[in-house]
Amino acid sequence: MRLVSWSKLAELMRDADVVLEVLDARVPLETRSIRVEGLARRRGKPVVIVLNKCDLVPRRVVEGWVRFFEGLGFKTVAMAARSRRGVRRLKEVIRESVSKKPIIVVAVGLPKTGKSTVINALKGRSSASTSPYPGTAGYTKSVQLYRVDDDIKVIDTPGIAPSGEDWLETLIRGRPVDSLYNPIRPAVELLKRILGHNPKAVEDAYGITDRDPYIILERLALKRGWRYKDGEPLIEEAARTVIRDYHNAKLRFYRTPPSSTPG
Ligand SMILES: Nc1nc2c(ncn2[C@@H]2O[C@H](COP(=O)(O)OP(=O)(O)OP(=O)(O)O)[C@@H](O)[C@H]2O)c(=O)[nH]1
Ligand SMILES: [Mg+2]
Repeated sequence: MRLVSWSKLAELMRDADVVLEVLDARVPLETRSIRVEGLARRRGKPVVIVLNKCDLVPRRVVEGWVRFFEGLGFKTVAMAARSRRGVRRLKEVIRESVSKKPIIVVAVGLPKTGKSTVINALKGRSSASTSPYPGTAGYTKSVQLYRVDDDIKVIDTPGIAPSGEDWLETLIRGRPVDSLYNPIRPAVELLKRILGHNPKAVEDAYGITDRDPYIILERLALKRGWRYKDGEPLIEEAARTVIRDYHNAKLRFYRTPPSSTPG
């Protein structure tokens, strides 16, 4: 799976006027890259945070994340790029960020945060190719410039290598699901995180009421008829399904901002 190198990213940031850091609004801290922000700061380029996939997170939580990132000094825009929500605001913020024309914007972010979908939303039609899972047909393999408006051009980039801020996101975004050497470990951790936040998520997705991640994987394998030759449940396949269903949001999960109080 091709990712963008840090040297390429540094070069793109030198030539761009604005950096769009695209985050998955379900897990903003896990998909944030302090290293990208540092590169942009050293080059004197404004960073606009795009909290994408807001349709998967309650409005109150999104507002909390916007306040969180604005509190850190970033212009922040909530978006649901797939349904083209947030486009007008994002263009406004881009135009406010620099006075020169045309504005060259570079979209960066971990794999599958929705960079290409954001560009398509800005453009108003599907030009950049997209894909649901890391490394599957349609994911971004090379750098490409798109004209979004007369005065705005956006560079799409492949995902950046997750740099280990969160081992689970690093693992499941950094490689195609099919090529994970041991999908069980990340799937078990994912199930723990998901159930810790939303006890109904697994039941809603699969109709399984158990809480133990290993038992969930076994039940899911049996339900789908995935077995080894000796009849034992093929839990590796269930584990890959859990990881895909996290990517495609069939399993409902999101984080709340650190400072937010319940209610
Ligand atoms: N629910 C929801 N899904 C979205 C949204 N934006 C993008 N997606 C989905 O997220 C997946 C990844 O989108 P892409 O645009 O391919 O993401 P990317 O960051 O360009 O991915 P790479 O090029 O592989 O790094 C696709 O299945 C999109 O349809 C959104 O606002 N809401
Ligand atoms: Mg892409």
